[in-house]
Amino acid sequence: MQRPSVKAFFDEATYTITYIVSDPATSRAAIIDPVLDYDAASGRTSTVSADAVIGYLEKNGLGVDWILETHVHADHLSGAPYLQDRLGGQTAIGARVTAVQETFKGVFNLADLATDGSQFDRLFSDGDAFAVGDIEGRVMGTPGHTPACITYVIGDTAYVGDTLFMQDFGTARTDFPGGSASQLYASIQKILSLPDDTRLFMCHDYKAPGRDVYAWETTVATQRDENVHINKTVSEQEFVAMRESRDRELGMPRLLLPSIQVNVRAGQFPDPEDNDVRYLKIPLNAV
Ligand SMILES: N[C@@H](CCC(=O)N[C@@H](CS)C(=O)NCC(=O)O)C(=O)O
Ligand SMILES: [Fe+2]
Repeated sequence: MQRPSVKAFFDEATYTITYIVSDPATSRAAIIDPVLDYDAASGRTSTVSADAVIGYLEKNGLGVDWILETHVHADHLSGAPYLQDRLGGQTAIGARVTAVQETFKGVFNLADLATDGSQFDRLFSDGDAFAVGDIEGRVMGTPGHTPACITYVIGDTAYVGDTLFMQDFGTARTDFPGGSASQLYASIQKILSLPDDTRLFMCHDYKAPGRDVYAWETTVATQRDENVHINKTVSEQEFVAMRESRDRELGMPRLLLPSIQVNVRAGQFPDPEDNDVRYLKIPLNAV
């Protein structure tokens, strides 16, 4: 099995992990789930997190083939456009992003939003193949958290997005539009059918009761044996009941409203108004 190098960047403001996955033989890389820093109080963005990714690529002489999103994130703005401007590479996301665009075009009344996924260079469906240098990549459709969620399997590694979290925390919420606890259950079974020693990389970590350091790497075998939500003693019915009741208790992600309206445009901001300023919208009493 081909073994890519994996470098993780943890963003403590949104608990997001961005990865650089690279092929040591060719020095080609993919960036997965890059973050654009955003201060909600001031409406200011900054590129500290994205610049750290660029610094690592430069220091290690890595060229970028892909800038990959596991899903339309609801908790941080994507750094993909900034990184693509500076580094090249193709942006990609799951093909069912079109369903997410349809939903939020309505919520935010975005008359100019194309809902065909054309903001991304490549739309991936379940089973699609790609490559990072000479290392083979494969896409698994893993809906549940959102309808468009995908997992990227690259060599002996998999980037599972918001499906599984670390085994001591559990699984992702399923209460966003088009989310489904039973679909998430099926998607997680797909991930757990990968070889036992597959290295699994999480999209977020919120620590867990009794753990005071952040963590994001685990394996299929560990998840299958130890995940507190979905180990082999939990039936699908039990999982769905647990997930749905837990989802009812969760508050909205802090950056949900800014994140969604930027990320459905592949991370591009809305066009400037006639004073040259770009604005985001806050729908009142609608979400
Ligand atoms: N406190 C975080 C929560 C973000 C959140 O809801 N994360 C989603 C993934 S986008 C999730 O599945 N969380 C699971 C949980 O909080 O139990 C924030 O405000 O950003
Ligand atoms: Fe998410």
